[in-house]
Amino acid sequence: ADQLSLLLDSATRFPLPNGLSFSYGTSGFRSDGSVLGSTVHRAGIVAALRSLKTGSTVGLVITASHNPVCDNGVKIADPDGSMMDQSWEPFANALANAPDPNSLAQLVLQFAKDEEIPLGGGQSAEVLLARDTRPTGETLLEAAKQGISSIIGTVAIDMGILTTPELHWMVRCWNNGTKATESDYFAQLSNSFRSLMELAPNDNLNLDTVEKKLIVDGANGVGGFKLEEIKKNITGLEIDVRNTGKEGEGLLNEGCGADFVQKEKFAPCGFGLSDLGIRCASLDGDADRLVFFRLIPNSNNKIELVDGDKILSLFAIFIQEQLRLLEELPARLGVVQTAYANGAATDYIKNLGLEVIFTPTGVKYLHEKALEYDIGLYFEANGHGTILFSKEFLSQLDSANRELSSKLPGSKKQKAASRLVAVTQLINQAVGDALSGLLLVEAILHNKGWSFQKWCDLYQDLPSRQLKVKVADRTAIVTADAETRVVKPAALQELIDIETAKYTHGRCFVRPSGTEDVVRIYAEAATQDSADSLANSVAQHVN
Ligand code: NG1
Ligand code: ZN
Repeated sequence: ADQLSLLLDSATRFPLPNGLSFSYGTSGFRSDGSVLGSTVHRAGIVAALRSLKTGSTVGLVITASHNPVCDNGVKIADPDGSMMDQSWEPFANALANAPDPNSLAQLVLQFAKDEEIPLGGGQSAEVLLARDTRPTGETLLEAAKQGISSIIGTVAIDMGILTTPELHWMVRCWNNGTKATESDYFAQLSNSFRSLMELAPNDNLNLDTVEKKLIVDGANGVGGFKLEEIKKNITGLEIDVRNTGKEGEGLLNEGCGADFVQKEKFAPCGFGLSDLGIRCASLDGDADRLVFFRLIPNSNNKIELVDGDKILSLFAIFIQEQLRLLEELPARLGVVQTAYANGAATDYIKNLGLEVIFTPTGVKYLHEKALEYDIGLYFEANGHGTILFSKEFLSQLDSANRELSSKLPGSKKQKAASRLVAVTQLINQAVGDALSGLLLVEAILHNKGWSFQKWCDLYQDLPSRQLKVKVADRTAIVTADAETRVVKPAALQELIDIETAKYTHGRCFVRPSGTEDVVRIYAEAATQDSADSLANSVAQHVN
């Protein structure tokens, strides 16, 4: 069949549901899983075109991350493993909302013409597919496959049930020349973890403060059972995985997971009194977010939270230390945060002498900014983040490491170089990855001989409060300066300023969510009561 009739045929099988519209937000398309057939089919077409355009492998993941089990979603990964370039989002949106097969086909043909994408089979294209554990995932995967194969010359390769970061990592590997699979991912994580653990200064090895046990909340999603596989190949750390999604353990993201733990500051289900004193971690449903916590005694399951900001701080300290030990390896370090970063965290990182930059919410913005540095560290407070190393830095580090290993084996410098090499292999440079981040945190605590308490005590979070308000039209609010100021409606910012000025260490901002139909309010102040009251009073003005 020719390209046009193939598209028409395929599109006829996935009609747009009546009265719905879809938008490619900060994390792709999201909605109730039952209405996403046409959207995922069309995202398959976008992915196929993206692969043709770039001449590289791209990825497509079916997941709704930390959202409820009935939701689902789809996002596309670019050849380097990052989120699809924003310049393609308008086309993705137009295609998702095309009313009928004819207009859909016309959009595709016109876009291909404008972008000079070779249609008709002269060139081949490849899309790697994965999904999380949601029940609607299987049908949606089939829709994606049909969308992909409606573009002549493209193949869909189903990599199975994976965490989002696993798929992004694989796409990156495939374009770097290795057709990596999940077992390669597991091997890379466990090998680099082992190397980093073995590089700990000897006098750290028997310290009591190095607590060996970690309990992990898998959010009843895909991350828990992947971690159970990884833990078979690592030593020096005892991992107990809960909320793995097995029969009887509960529903995906319900009362558990990184989003719940970070927002509610409450232990996830399956955790209780018997876990007092033990270091715990929580993943989200597709394992791209990570937070740590510990239960507070006599508090009805309240927790002490170690969020993305504190993970970021730990990573920054460790990398800065190794660079200092290495002496002559100049590297420009940049730390990227959003307005949701706790003010105490930002102060702490600035006090380390590091450059801190702010971007709007959404990992694609942070990732893009972090790419501008030799070493770019980024984290959202909610636990999504990673470390990026520039090609030039990686090759300099590699030569330094080789030279030191032959000339000064066992020296402080050589060990610092090897530690950095292990970090570059352990951290997922495609996207924030809870599993790789978790192992890096553990290896760093071990190297530093730090207890969980010592990590908590780096700085004290300022009390904060997040609220969300449903409004008629959230796009009526327009922000500037990395979302810290409202520019429209103009009067709103004045009101926020007046309220904020009433509080010591007061900080407050308001922004429309990119993933939900709400406006979010964030407030920070010297006490919890004042943070609460600041957030509440600003919420009144938003309504
Ligand atoms: P929105 O809904 O735009 O606030 C949320 C998170 C983001 C990011 C995206 C993608 C908060 C306040 N916002 O975005 O940080 O993770 O979801 O999942 O946590
Ligand atoms: Zn997620």
